[in-house]
Amino acid sequence: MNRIDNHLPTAQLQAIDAAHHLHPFTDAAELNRLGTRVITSADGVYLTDSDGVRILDGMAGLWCVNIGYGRAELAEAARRQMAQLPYYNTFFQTAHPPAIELAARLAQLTPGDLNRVFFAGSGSEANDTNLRFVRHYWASQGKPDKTIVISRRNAYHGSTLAAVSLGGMAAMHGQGGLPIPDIEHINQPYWYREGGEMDPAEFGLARARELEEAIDRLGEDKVAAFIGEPIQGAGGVIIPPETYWPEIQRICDEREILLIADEVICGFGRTGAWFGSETFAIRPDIMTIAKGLSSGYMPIGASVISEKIATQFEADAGEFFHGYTYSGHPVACAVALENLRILEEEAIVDTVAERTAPYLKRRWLELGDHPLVGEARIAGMVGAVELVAEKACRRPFAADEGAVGLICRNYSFANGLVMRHVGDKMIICPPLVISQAEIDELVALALKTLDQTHAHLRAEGMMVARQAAE
Ligand code: PXG
Repeated sequence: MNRIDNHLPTAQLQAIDAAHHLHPFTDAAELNRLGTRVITSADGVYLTDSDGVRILDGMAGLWCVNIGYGRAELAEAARRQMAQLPYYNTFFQTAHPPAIELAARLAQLTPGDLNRVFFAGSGSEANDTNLRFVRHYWASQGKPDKTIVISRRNAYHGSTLAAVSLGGMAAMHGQGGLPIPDIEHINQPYWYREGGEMDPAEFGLARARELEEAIDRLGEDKVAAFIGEPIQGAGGVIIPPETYWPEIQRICDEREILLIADEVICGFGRTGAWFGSETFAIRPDIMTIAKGLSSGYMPIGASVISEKIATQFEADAGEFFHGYTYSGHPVACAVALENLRILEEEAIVDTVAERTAPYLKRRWLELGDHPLVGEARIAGMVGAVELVAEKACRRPFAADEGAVGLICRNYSFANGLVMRHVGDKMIICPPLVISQAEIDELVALALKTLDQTHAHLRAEGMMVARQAAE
């Protein structure tokens, strides 16, 4: 393969980046002071930066590189499709083989009667589609007042105006006058921080029943849908108690509302099944997918809609005035198809379920013994540790939320491991193809990072829990 190794020296790249490149989710002034880290290549589970430093990518890029980096087959699929038909739209009575084939493949792979696919360029766009779709669906059924979508606090559904409104990130809503109207948020099933004296099972039921209460309060005739991630990813790998999803499903079955499972992170093997909905026995009417659909090699997302809902929609809705230039982009579809072929033919999801996830679980849960860790949790190939000052109590640090997490993240990077922090939670979501030896390396680096963070906090007098009243 031809490599591009003649890039500018790191300091020059950083200066140009600071001058011209605005980064997502970034304090630009701070980044420009620190200088960006420039990633120049990657292979398997390892990244290489512009100084030639190798880093184990414990986050699969941004929760997406499920099959790992460097798969030449995907490059070849893109090259072939670009040469043959680089672009055509799917709007005006036209389609092309990659979009047709991928829609059929997704209908096969997704559970139940999720058989109809509306393509988008990303997860955010797919969730925008979902909001417009469910509202227009109910209008087409003679119920134009069913417009409200219920979501959860600390959910992440994307960054476009509708998607960020569906999400429940307070900091995001604080900028730009959000959420948009008719989105309601109930509490999340986050037992570790919000469970109080309840046991997890009891707490899971209580949080699920908030959906029922919200429907009663708002009126069933006003509520269009509920949306949730099987496991909240960006919120800090919140794995709901076992009682949560069955109760949500019961409520959605009993009430006339649609259930949207946002599988952008959980889809395509992450939880040890093809979809998080299978792991948690959720039967969604609509599924949002992106990320692992192409393992991040090309931007693509989609809404997958049940046969039942799509059929009713088609009968009554007329033209749906909605679509993206890149809905069903042929190169993205061709790459996604090749990614799905590899996931299936190399039995990657089965290997995760049978071998990799159980091994990662055993090793990751060992971190729970560390003096800085209040809880280690993991489901499939996505996990977190809660950093705390006092293991016995589930209270946060006295320091600002996230200060400790950031210190830990910095040690992790310096040790050659990408581990994210969400507040004071450290999270991992490695490529599904990570080997046992690489898992050992990941856990060893995480342990070293926790030791360094612990020493740092003790030296700085930061091993202090917040007082209960604060
Ligand atoms: N739904 C979920 C569950 C996601 O995790 C999106 C939708 C939006 O997808 P796009 O492709 O529009 O980004 C996501 C994306 C983070 C982080 O900080 C997570 C995401 C995106 C950016 C940052 O963990 N997830």
